[in-house]
Amino acid sequence: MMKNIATLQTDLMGAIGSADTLDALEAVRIAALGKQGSVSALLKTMGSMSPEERQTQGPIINGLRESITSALASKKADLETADLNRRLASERVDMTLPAPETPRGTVHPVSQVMDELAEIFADMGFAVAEGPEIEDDWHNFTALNIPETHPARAMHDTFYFPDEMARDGQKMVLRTHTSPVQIRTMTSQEPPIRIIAPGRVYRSDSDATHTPMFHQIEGLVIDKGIHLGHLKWTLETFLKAYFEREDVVLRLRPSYFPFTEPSVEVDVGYSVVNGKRVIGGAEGWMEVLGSGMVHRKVIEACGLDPDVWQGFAFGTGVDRLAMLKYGMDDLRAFFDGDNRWLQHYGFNALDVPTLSGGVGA
Ligand code: 2U9
Repeated sequence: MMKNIATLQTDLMGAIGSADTLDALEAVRIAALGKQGSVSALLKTMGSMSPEERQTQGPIINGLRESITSALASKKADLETADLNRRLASERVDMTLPAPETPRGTVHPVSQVMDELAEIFADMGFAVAEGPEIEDDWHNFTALNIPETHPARAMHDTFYFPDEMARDGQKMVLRTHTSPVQIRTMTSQEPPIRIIAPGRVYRSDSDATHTPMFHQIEGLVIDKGIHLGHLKWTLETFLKAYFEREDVVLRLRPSYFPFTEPSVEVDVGYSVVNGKRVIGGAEGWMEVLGSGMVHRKVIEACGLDPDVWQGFAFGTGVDRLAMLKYGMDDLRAFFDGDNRWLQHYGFNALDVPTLSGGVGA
């Protein structure tokens, strides 16, 4: 028995030493420590040994298992290092080579759609506004008429920062919408205001149609004598330009948001062409925007007199707008960074959206 174990140890150490690929090493591991392995078979014999025999054989067999396990691990590390060094030596990029004739990079659909939206709204007199992605509780919720106990706070699946990160007694959050950008604009600029706020927002939600980070665009108009008619015209003009069709039909449904009163959800009509839904016509309806007249309390929270200043606001998902126009069906692929997806859905860096050339050029 002793002789057998010593021979087995020598044989296995030899096999480990001469394994020159990770696959070969794995085969040795299975032959020794796998279910049917030689070392495993020895370990199994311990069950039927007498207590005295086990006392002498046990440490020898366990010692064998330990030495084989550690020899396998160190050989595996050696082979992996050698493999990495081989790849580092062979996978070089010669930066002095001339660039490929056609650029290989593409513009991500989210960037393309953001550019299209900025172009369309600039033509209607809207400026682009930006703000921090790490916000305080007041700008993200309270100023928008979402008090502490409001169910909308729970509905937003907010990512909160730890209490130690509080600033001026305010809990910090990853913004759950781009609305705090409009609050910052209203508290720092005199009306009239016409802005769009595109950007990243964060919610703790993840499935086929939700990612923890996604992109929103919101719009805000503050002026004197603003009413729902201005809102409807603006959205209709925007949607016709974005989908590049004149037959875009809107349907406004009453809804509820804490920051707008009245609130309306906006559906656009679609038709079915070759089994696929395309925007235009009115065979069915798809929800694309939320909107409404800015709530008096929100105007007041920003230090303005709601009897003098009125406004409308709207919001929608940029990723969803991209999917509707360019026909992608899985939101998660947007953020995988897979070059094959980008080669298929990305845009030529030299085709910049313009109103004269078509925004989706
Ligand atoms: C201020 C006042 C009002 C922005 C608005 C919506 C309606 C809305 C969602 C659509 C889908 C976001 O991407 S989504 O989940 N948004 O429905 N957003 S009104 O209202 C504001 C914003 C700022 C100062």
